[in-house]
Amino acid sequence: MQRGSESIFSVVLLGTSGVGKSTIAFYLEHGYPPPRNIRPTIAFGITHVVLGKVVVGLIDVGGQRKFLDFRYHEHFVRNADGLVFIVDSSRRDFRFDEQWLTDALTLVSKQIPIIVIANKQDLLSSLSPEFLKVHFLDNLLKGYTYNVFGTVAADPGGIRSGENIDVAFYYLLNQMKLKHKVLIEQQQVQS
Ligand SMILES: Nc1nc2c(ncn2[C@@H]2O[C@H](COP(=O)(O)OP(=O)(O)OP(=O)(O)O)[C@@H](O)[C@H]2O)c(=O)[nH]1
Ligand SMILES: [Mg+2]
Repeated sequence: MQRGSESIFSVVLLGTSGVGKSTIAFYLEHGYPPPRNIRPTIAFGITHVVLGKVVVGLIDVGGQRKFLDFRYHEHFVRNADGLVFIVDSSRRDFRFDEQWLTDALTLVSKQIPIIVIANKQDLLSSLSPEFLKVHFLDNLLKGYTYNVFGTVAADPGGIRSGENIDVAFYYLLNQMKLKHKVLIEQQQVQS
C-alpha cells in the first residue's frame, strides 16, 4: 500500500482460465459486465477501481496454463495487499485451480487478506460456496483467514449480473484496512 494523500491497495485476481476474473474486474470498473465474447487475458491486465474512498489496483492475471508456468503473477502476488481467488462453481475438477492457489500461497504471508469467489452461481450445476468451503477450500487454505462469496459476474439473462461482487470486495477492503491499521500501530510502538 502507498501512503500519502491517496491510499492504494493492490489486489491480485487469480484462478484458471474462464472463471470470470476479467468479467469481475470490468464489472467493478464500469458497474456492468463486458460483452460475453470477452477474450482470454494475455499475461495480465491492470485496472484501478475506487471502492468507497479507496483506490484499489486490480491485477487480473491470465489463467491459462502457460501463464502459471511463466509466473507473470509472481511479482504482483508477492507485493499484494489482498488476494482474490476465483473459481467457476459449475466445474467439478478443481485440480488446476488448486495449482494456482497453492503456487500463490508460497509467495505470501499467512496474514494476507484472502477472499474466494465462487462465481457463476446462476448456472444450475453450480456448487454452493458452503460446499466448496467444506470439500475443497478449508483444506487448501488451512492456516489462512479467508471468506468465500457466491457471485454472478455476468448472467446471460442479465438479471443477476454483478450479484454479490460489491459485497465480496468491500469485505476484502475492510480486511486490508484492518491489517494496514495493525501494521501502522506496530510501527508506532517500535519507534
Ligand atoms: N454464466 C456465467 N458466465 C460468466 C460469469 N462470469 C463470467 N462469465 C463468462 O465466462 C467467460 C469467461 O470470462 P472471463 O472473465 O474472460 O474469464 P477469465 O477468468 O478472465 O479468463 P482468462 O482471462 O482466460 O484467465 C465469459 O464468457 C463470461 O461472460 C457468471 O457469473 N455466470
Ligand atoms: Mg481474463
